Amino acid sequence: MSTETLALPRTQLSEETLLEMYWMMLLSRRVDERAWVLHRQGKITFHVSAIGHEAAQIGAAFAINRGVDYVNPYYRDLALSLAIGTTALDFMLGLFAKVGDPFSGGRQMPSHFNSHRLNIISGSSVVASQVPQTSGLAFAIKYRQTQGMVDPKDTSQPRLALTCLGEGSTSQGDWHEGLNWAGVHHLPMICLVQNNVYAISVPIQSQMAVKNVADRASAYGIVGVTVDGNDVLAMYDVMKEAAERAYNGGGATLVEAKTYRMTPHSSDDDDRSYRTREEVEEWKKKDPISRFQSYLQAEGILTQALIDDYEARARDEVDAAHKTAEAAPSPAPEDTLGDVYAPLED
Ligand SMILES: Cc1ncc(C[n+]2csc(CCOP(=O)(O)OP(=O)(O)O)c2C)c(N)n1
Ligand SMILES: [Mg+2]
Repeated sequence: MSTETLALPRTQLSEETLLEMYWMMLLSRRVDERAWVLHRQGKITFHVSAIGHEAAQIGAAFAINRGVDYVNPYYRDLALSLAIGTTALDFMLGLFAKVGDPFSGGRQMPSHFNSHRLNIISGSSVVASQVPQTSGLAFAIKYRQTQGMVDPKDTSQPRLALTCLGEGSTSQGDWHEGLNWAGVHHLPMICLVQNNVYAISVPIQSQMAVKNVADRASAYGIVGVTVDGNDVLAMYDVMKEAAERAYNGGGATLVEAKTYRMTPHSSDDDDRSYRTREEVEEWKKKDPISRFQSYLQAEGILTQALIDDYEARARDEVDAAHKTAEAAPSPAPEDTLGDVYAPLED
């Protein structure tokens, strides 16, 4: 159990919301762990993990208008995607590449989260390509508002665009182009960089000459904030402030969540070749879920009985998703040539 304390939230959150955040973090972790098991059993071919990133993603998800604001995620955003409204079964169908996979009909690699219904944008595997796309979405939001096409206070409409990427991906030109555009046009956008120290095997010091990714924000004329990405409440606060800035015409924010992936980059690399076990063990002491659990217990919000109950619920949900996805049929070979989302109109 972690002894690290969490920042007290500046924004008052109800007990119900705090427990929902805890539940989403736990569900993501348990789904993720099952994916590793399935990979080691040879039942799936690939997994890219969010273990360690849950606080960064859940703090972010709860600070925006989930399912309405645009979100352009990256492959590590399992917790974010679940919190916005995709399901464990959606994810598992993608892992097994089975009929019913809502993200790509079994065609894409797993973890390319998207949902038209939830305004989650379908991403490419090319890192940072989502950043200029998100500036474009934010530009469209602002354009519609300034043209009087939508009311800027209408919460049934997207009022900001959020994108996520890793710190290594900020070396891509797309990142610069996207943030520059967001700064010039004062756009309702949040760029959340989940800085987990490595880009596969490349450590951050080989990637940039500045200490913090967020230090670069001033070069784009936007606000930059660095936050403890393993503290879900600190994350929530920073993201809430960024969201309010976007909603109220204050422009874009670059949020850098300092975190760590506790697993290798993906199921296909061996992290022993580029980082020490001691380093990994040090970071495990900052496990975002145990930290939040300790906080909630100390506040009297979470009891052992409730923890057990959540664990049982998570296990049931993961078991059911796993079983259904594994039993689902594979797409017919001839379907490869069909369209992904809908048939073309004649
Ligand atoms: C343009 C491009 N170059 C290289 C890759 C291969 N690649 C996939 S993930 C990745 C590492 C990205 O690291 P980071 O941005 O820090 O994100 P993390 O995986 O650590 O969360 C690389 C190099 C890619 N997908 N796209
Ligand atoms: Mg990284």
